[in-house]
Amino acid sequence: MDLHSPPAVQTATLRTNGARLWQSLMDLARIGATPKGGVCRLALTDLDRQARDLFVRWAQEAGCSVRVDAIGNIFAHRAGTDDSLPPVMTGSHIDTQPTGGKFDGNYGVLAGIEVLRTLNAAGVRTRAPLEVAVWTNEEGSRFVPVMMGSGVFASAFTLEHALQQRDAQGTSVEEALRAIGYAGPAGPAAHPVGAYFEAHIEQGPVLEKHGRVIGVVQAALGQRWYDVKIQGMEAHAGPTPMEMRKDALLAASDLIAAVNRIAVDRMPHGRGTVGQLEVYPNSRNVIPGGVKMSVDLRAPDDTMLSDMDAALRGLCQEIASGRHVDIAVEQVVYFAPQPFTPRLVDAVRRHAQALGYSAMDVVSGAGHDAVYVARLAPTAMIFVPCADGISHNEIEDAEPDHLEAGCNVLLRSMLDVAGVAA
Ligand code: HGY
Ligand code: MN
Ligand code: MN
Repeated sequence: MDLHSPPAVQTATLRTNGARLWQSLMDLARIGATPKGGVCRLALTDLDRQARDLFVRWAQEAGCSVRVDAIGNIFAHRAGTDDSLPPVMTGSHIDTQPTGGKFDGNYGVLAGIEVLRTLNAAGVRTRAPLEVAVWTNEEGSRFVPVMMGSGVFASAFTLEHALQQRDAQGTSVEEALRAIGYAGPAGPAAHPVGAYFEAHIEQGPVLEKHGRVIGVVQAALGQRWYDVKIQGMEAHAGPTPMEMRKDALLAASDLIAAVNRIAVDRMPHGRGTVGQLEVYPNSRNVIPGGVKMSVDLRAPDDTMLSDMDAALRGLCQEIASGRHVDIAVEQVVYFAPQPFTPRLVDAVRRHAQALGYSAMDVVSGAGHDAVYVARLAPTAMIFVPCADGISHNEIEDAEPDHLEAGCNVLLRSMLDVAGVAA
């Protein structure tokens, strides 16, 4: 490295090590590996603990100090020459969906570690400190709300609200955090952040369809999640005439079709999904008396998301009266569409071009921790393609070169803001 040129020039040729990044991804993916090549590592399980412990070890080996906050977020801190400056942060999550993949979230965390390893190997110090964050329960699969750790960090909801949430077996977040030893000391949720960059696979088909390597993420869709309870009446499947039934599952089938219609009527960006369905008593010759189901609505602008909410509630009333059941709708997640910070988004685009990577502007259909961190600090995201746009599926896959490209854009973007010490 030419020590006579200004620091920024010295690092202009710095590149991350894609093979080392790939190996770390494969090593982490062994924790919770599934037979189909995916990862099932639900939030705050012992597998999550094992993955957290591995991250902490890698962070310490990279010379970081490590802090855990009261909701279990982990912050690996690489000191800057002026450690009083707010850190330039990156990170993502290492909890997965039940049928998750090796890259969703894990890539963003390990790309952050790779940035630190690259700077260490080159002997480069930054003026501002750098941090790599592991956010608790981004997926919202075992515990709701989604993006729980970053949501507490950004005061989107309180620590108390998060800690008291329970999974389907009745275990609370607080109990699960303690069980895995990641309940950090109580204290202020957030700490100052100079800027936040999150690298993530796109989890959709756009980059691959257009043959681009880097997604310059403009914004993320807003989301509303609901728990819906449908109360009919259990009765005998034989003697009960069709016109006398209060069939909760029949009502649910109307609602599933209605959720789809609400989104289809708002294509191309409107989204509506029913992912969870529980039937009571779930016996083949009993007319279902109860159904619990989830509803996930998403839209690129808040007015559309509000319209979808109103449409859902109106259709629930219609279905309830038509099917002679009661339908209770509880909203459990809401965040508005989140634009990212133009000057950081431009930096991502500029570095992608300077590094010779094809790039295009995209909107994220998925929620990410960056959505909440953007409430506190300038924030941008860097997307790379995933195979056939598939994610939240054990076959999720990505190209090592693409992952390395995203990591190089992350390195350059973080150095821009953190500054290279002379
Ligand atoms: O649901 C989402 O958008 C993210 O995967 N948590
Ligand atoms: Mn994710
Ligand atoms: Mn996900």
